[in-house]
Amino acid sequence: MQQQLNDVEKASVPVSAPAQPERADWTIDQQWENYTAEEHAVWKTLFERQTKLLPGRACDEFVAGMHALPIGADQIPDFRRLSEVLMQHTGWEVVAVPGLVPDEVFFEHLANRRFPAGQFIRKPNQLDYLEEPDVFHDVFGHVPMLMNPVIADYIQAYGAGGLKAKQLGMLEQLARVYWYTVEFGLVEQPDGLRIYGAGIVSSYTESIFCLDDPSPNRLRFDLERVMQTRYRIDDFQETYFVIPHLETLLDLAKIDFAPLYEKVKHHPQFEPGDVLSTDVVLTAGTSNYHRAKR
Ligand code: HBI
Ligand code: FE
Repeated sequence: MQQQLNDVEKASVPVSAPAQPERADWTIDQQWENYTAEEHAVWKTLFERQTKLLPGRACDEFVAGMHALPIGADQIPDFRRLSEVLMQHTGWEVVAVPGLVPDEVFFEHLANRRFPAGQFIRKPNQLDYLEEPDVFHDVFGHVPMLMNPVIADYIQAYGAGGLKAKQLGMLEQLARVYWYTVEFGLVEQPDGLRIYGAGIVSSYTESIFCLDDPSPNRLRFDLERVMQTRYRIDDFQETYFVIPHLETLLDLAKIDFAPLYEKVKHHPQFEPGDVLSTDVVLTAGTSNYHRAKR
């Protein structure tokens, strides 16, 4: 029940998307007018729950992005209106997709500054768990960060890098970098650790766990280390990687990953909960949460 969309972002074959998309880029019309009152109400429940929780937890850039966008409690946002504002700030737009799309399609959109967002919203009985990224995860979690120029460039670079990584057979290594930054990243601010990862910020339970629970490790982000580290797709993360500033991601976006792939290919793979003697440890976790489940 914990957090959303883990399986989702990992699965290489979409779970419930149609076998034959109507359009080659898998986009569909959002058909905003067709959302029901019940669907808007699910959005409202999720929105209000997260909005109460996030002051002091989400990073300042997330909060600023949220405020500048036409995203509110009462309705599922209209992608056309989101895109107008995003386009002016960072040149991104939001396009609707039925759910997970194939890797290449996903990367092609990102490389062209189009963010594919799930058109559907989870059912009232799935508030804390779902298998594919829905409009709440994608719009509430990702879109505010896309108002930030650093994240905007970083995610575009991920799209371009994804196409290359796939050709080199190193998609898993690149996906780990996305996972531990865009989805589950923490950032240091002068007043302490904050969330910038969309997988956390759109999850009620993990927004608390990642910052307040003594169980997970919180380690300084290191690119090669992260490329070698598996992640959990069905539960809270055992380790969060912390960047010192969002600008760290800008440097990452400029690195040519190809030589790194060659290097880490021959290196050991680490488990999600491993702590190495070479890690810079911000918090050594107790691991109690995951141990109790084993
Ligand atoms: N499709 N809609 C959508 N959203 C994702 O986050 C996504 C996807 N397809 C593939 C994918 N993610 C990942 O497998 C890649 O980032 C590796
Ligand atoms: Fe996501």
